[in-house]
Amino acid sequence: MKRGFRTPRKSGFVLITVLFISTLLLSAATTFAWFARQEMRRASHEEFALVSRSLASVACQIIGSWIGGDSNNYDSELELLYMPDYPFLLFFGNWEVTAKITPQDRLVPINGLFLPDGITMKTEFEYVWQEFWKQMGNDQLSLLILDFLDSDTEARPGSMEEEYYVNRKISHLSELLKIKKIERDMVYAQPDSDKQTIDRFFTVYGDGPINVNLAPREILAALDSEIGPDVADAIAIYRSENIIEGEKDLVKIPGFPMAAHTRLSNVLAYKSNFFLLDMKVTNANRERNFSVMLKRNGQACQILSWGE
Ligand SMILES: [Ca+2]
Ligand SMILES: [Ca+2]
Repeated sequence: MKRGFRTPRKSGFVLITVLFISTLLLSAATTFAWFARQEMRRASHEEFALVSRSLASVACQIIGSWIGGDSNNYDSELELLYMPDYPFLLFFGNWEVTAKITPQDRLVPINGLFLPDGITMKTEFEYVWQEFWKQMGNDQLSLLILDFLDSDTEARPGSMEEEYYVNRKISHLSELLKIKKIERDMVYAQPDSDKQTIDRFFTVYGDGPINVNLAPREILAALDSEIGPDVADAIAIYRSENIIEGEKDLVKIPGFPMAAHTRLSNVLAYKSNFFLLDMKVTNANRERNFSVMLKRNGQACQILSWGE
């Protein structure tokens, strides 16, 4: 008879086992639900990224054709297409693309410093190159960079050619960090710092003269010995209300050294070839940002870089 009864210890054990299994099942179910939710989120996130990328690509083609169709002889922030404070809105059903076009060719083209021999610096860039390194206070780095970029492997006087030097044009300023004496804070400007840096003066997006409608004042001031800060200020004041289309407008700028216009015609331009396109794609409180560099090519634009 004794065998027919469960002892309290045995029923306690059974209860603990049941509780343990229930807890196990519950946590398995919770984990599965969490995993399923994560998977759904991931799929939805990927779908959003995919659709926004497609729309950004379509918007890029549309805007590229607008830039290609801008056939006047100047590019200025006074043109409707490039007004910095008035971005474009494109609608695709419930999706929205906000786009801002910023014409480039504002800075000194680091890949355009040399004549076709790849070694001799163009006369028109000699002054600004020296001015920049004077502001940086490091002449030796200037020579190292020239040897890094020029096409031969023969060191300039006072400089050196290392085995790892690229001896070609660069696709990104970060390539300069390969040079051992170049630090990151020499290449890239830090927020809230007015320390002179390479990226404030030079760009890989540009291959010729600098657009006088858009160049920062400090670049204008350093372009030629006859410009300087006062003329750079006068240019900035003039272009805030007028488009500079050619020499006929330069004459109107107080103090502009017209005697030097032949020399300056190699370094100053009125149009841009490169355009930065910043886009934000939004749908139902979600957004994704894109930054695309375009190069004008006939009636359209080609994409040089795509960031998101
Ligand atoms: Ca234009
Ligand atoms: Ca070299």
